[in-house]
Amino acid sequence: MNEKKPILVTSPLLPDLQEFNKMLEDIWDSKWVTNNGKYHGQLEEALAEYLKVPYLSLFTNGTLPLITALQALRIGGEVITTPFSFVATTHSIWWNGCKPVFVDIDPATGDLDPDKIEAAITPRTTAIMPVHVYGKPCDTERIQEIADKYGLKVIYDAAHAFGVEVNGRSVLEAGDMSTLSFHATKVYNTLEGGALVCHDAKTKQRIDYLKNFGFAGETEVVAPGINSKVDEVRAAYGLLNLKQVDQAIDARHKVAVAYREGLRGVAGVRYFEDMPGVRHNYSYFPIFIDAAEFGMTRDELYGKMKKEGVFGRRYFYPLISTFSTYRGLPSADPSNLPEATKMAEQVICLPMHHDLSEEDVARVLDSILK
Ligand code: T4K
Repeated sequence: MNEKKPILVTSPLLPDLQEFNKMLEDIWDSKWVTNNGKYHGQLEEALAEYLKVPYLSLFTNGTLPLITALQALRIGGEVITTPFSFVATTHSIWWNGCKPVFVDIDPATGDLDPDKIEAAITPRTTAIMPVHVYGKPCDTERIQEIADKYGLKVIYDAAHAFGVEVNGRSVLEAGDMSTLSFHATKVYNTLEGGALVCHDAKTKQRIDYLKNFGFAGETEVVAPGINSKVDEVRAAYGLLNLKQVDQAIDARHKVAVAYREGLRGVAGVRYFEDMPGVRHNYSYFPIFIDAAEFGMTRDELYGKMKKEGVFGRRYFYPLISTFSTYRGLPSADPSNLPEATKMAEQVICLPMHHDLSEEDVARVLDSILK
């Protein structure tokens, strides 16, 4: 029976229902359900502490903090970014009336290649929006050097990088701001949710105005803000999930170790190793298929796995730069993006979550190897 159970790419981390019920009763009693409630405040504080950042603002998803970061920093003109991400990254640039400029990635990490950034800078460039794709930290030092040299802002899309640290320091310290997604499919989730991290109290204040329609007090509106306020139910859920996220990351780590053991030495299959000094969160486990060496194309393997009930995902295929909104941009030309194009054609993200059993992992490996 168990043989036929589908194995999905991810599964949400869910809090204990009894504890959640208790908090729901408390919310019901208080009759304060949204707009900066008690649990909202507690979650902001708890997340800031867990993530080792001083200033964090909760959002209702991981897309609105990207849009708001560009607003808060008053970004216009051109923004350099990666095509190898989820569409929300580039959409946030478009929604701000800016022009995305795609730069190729480093095949060793999947992240924006710092060596290729300078050639894409023009007098209209105002910002760089890199992504710590799969939670693998970007070369933040090199990116900052370039940003400083040209006077550019840096906004990291850290949607995948919850809890990721480099030499004991949060990856969210880098750049001017970083955004997180707490979507149900992420390592840490609040059903839907997200956050924007900045480095000073004044900027956090501006972000908090922006996520509340621009209100600064009862009668004053200081900016054309949006509504991205997190309600008490999701904040309570988030507080409970925070208690078990370390355990979930440990479970994911075990899965990653088992996948690597199972795939080591297999011709035509590449995967990432851990980076020295990095606390990874194992948010995804991408493998890259070289069809000639493996004897099967990525899509053939993807189809075969599905037939066997193993539902990986081709994150991030197709490349953002190939979607109709963006494909006319000069930087979207595939000849400008050879590494991203190749990675998008080779990738399959294997099932990766806290709830995979040893049998599940064995089934995933069998679906690739047998
Ligand atoms: N920046 C980056 C780099 C991102 O990756 C994302 C989102 C964002 C920004 C924007 O953040 P948000 O605004 O979304 O917070 C998913 C997620 O919806 C999306 O959050 C995520 N990235 C993206 C990479 O993946 P889909 O369309 O692939 O999800 P879906 O519905 O196909 O679900 C994937 C698998 O998860 C399914 O096989 C089943 C499982 N699943 C899903 C849900 C929703 C469950 O088991 N339970 C569930 O409730 O986009």
